[in-house]
Amino acid sequence: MKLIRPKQNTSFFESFSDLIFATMAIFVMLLIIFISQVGEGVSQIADSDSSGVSDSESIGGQSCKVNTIKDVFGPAQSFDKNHCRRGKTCRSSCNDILVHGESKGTGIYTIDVDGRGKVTPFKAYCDMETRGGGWTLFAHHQDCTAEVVEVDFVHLENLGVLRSDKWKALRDGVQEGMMFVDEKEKVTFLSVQKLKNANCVNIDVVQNLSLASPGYRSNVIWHAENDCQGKGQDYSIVAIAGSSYKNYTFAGAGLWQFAEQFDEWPYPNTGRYPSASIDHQNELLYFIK
Ligand SMILES: [Ca+2]
Ligand SMILES: [Ca+2]
Repeated sequence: MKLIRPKQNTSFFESFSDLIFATMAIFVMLLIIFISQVGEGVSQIADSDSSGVSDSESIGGQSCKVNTIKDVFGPAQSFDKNHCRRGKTCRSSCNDILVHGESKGTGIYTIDVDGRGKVTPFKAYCDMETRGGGWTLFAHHQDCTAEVVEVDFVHLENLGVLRSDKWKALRDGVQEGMMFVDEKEKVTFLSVQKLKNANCVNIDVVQNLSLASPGYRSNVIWHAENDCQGKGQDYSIVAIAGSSYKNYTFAGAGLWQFAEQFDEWPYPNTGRYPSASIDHQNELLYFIK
């Protein structure tokens, strides 16, 4: 009884079956590599850290768009000379200007958010048309932007977030919510109730828009989720991320929604991750009212 066949007697059929076996083995290996790469894409969401946003550096080729918002909206008109003139009371917000019938349209005004309080009057870009108007711009950010910079005047020409004292005064007067406008003029809305009642990050704990939120590696203005771990696919986030966050190439200006948690959401839930809508915005205007 031969247990080992002599090599020289190997039949064509045997070598052919060896060939089939080898081909199948290679195919299975390629299949495993393919599945592991697809799985990595999914695990970028599943492996999120406490920031609630994904951890991986493996997303490549994400294009960094040039500034397009100013091209879309054109140069902003300035109406600020009509407000806060000597002897004239400043309005406290874009909406305050609107409700007093002093709006001259979308553009630049001067506001004094806390009236006689110590916060000095500052220029603000006001959207007086979208969603009823009266929206004050407090941040303008873009993907692929290394730093989140505090400025005194947030406008369309440059990126930046409002300085802490001005931001907090503006935030404390919020009545309706936040509105976000992307480079394609898509409008997202988040109601004041959701801004204040979020279980993970609500706007009242955000003291400084240019710094990472406590417990996070990126600036998160709002985060709602069942467990605040970023592990499932049930979180919604408003982010302004800088280079400290690895995936800032797409999360720099980011609105993240897995489950339906925003009040108005213009994006289809069919991004690179079928169950998420995280990579639509290359650039965002962040308004408050
Ligand atoms: Ca003041
Ligand atoms: Ca983005």
